[in-house]
Amino acid sequence: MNHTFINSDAIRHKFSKAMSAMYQAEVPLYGDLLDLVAEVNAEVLSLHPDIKEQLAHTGEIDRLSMERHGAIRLGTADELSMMRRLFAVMGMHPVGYYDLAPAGVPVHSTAFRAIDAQALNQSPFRVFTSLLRLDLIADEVLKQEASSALANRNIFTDTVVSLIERFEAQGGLTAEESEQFIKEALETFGWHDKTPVSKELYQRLLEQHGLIADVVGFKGPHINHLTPRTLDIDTVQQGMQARGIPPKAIIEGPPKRECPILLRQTSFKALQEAVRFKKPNGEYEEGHHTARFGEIEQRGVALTPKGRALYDQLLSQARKQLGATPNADNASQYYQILEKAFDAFPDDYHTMHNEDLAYFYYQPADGEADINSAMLSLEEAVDVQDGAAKQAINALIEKGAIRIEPIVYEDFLPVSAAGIFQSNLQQDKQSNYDGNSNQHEFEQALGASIYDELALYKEIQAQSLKECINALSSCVQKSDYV
Ligand code: OOG
Ligand code: NI
Repeated sequence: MNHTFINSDAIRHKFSKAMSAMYQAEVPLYGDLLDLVAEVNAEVLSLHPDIKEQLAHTGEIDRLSMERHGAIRLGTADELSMMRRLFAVMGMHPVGYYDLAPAGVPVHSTAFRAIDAQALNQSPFRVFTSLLRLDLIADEVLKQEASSALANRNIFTDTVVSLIERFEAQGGLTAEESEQFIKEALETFGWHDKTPVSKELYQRLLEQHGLIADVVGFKGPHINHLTPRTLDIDTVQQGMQARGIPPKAIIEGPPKRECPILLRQTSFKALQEAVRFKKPNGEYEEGHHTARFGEIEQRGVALTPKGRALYDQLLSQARKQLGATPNADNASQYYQILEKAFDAFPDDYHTMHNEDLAYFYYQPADGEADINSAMLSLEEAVDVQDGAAKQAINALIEKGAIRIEPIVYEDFLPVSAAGIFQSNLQQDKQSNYDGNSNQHEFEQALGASIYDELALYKEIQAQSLKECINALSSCVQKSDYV
């Protein structure tokens, strides 16, 4: 290992800052949204010392202001696999598979992000990355035109590709190389107002699906939104209206709760932007395109498979009861139904922990604890499995020797993602594709397998228990000598 290499976490952090600066310059409304979120977060932290303390315990307090995700849409398997290699330079790996075809969006997706808790706290930057599914287009002629337009584009600069290769060969990048990498990688995500396709082809692509036009019609996968993390999404949603940032009608995800779960999201509508379409004679003609928007999100505790099944069940129950896609006209009715449905989801961390609904960090509590008797149950916890171990852990929690803190959800939700996609497409066609979900095909295009997000949370929880038990036993051993 060469000590002159720059750590991938540091490259990711710098890249994420550079991306945010670029997007603020390109979409000024995003800058306004950042100001609003910073104000609301500061207010929440000053009014709720308990939330501040919790975020300090989980290590999230320092990352809050740098917390954001972005999204891109790719056209081909080659683009996706090079994108995987590009993100790997920044310690970002594909986590989770999302099939959006059943919701009428012809893509499947993953999220590139850091995977261990420490790296996530250093820079939680992630990118929701979708691959267009041309196989879902029935019109053979259009499909052919789309494929050849995609085959003609190269979304990466030659320099970034050679830096990626150098990273892979050397196992890292030097300071100078990593600066160059950030600059060159950023090029891929920038906006191009001159399109490589004719207005006529663009129109036909648009009629097929807004997303197809957005991918096939452009030189590269412009970042289509960046999303800061807020501690109070309801207040930001109200504040958006007041500041002339038009929000979408519905906050996606679970309802407002005491103990937030998973992820709640809302966005402001995509802007209509001027673009120039290439004419056969090489000149350009005026037109416009709608793609780029801003989004905010509030993150809560990651759920276990059992908790996630309950979430999915309650959400779909609420949507069925509403009998329509949630929209501006039925918003308050939808929230009422949703809140009622989620009465069935316990809203305190200890119950969620006892019922195995969510993942938690185990930490030695700061308070006075009866360490010696706690130690007796601790020995049990180390020796026994499952049920009994859980009992011992719970005894330690009750005695005040161990505290639990929520492990934050780092991923996305397919129903919410579909809602975000739909709200930004020009046409309101609510369709669905019945092509099968195919994680295997996605992984083949990616050139790697996807991490299972649930396994990652489980591992973080298990690791924290191990460290907690070690810390407590060393405490007990020390106290033996006093
Ligand atoms: C991605 C939409 C999904 C999210 O946060 O769920 C998304 C896109 O529009 O490309 O960003
Ligand atoms: Ni998003």
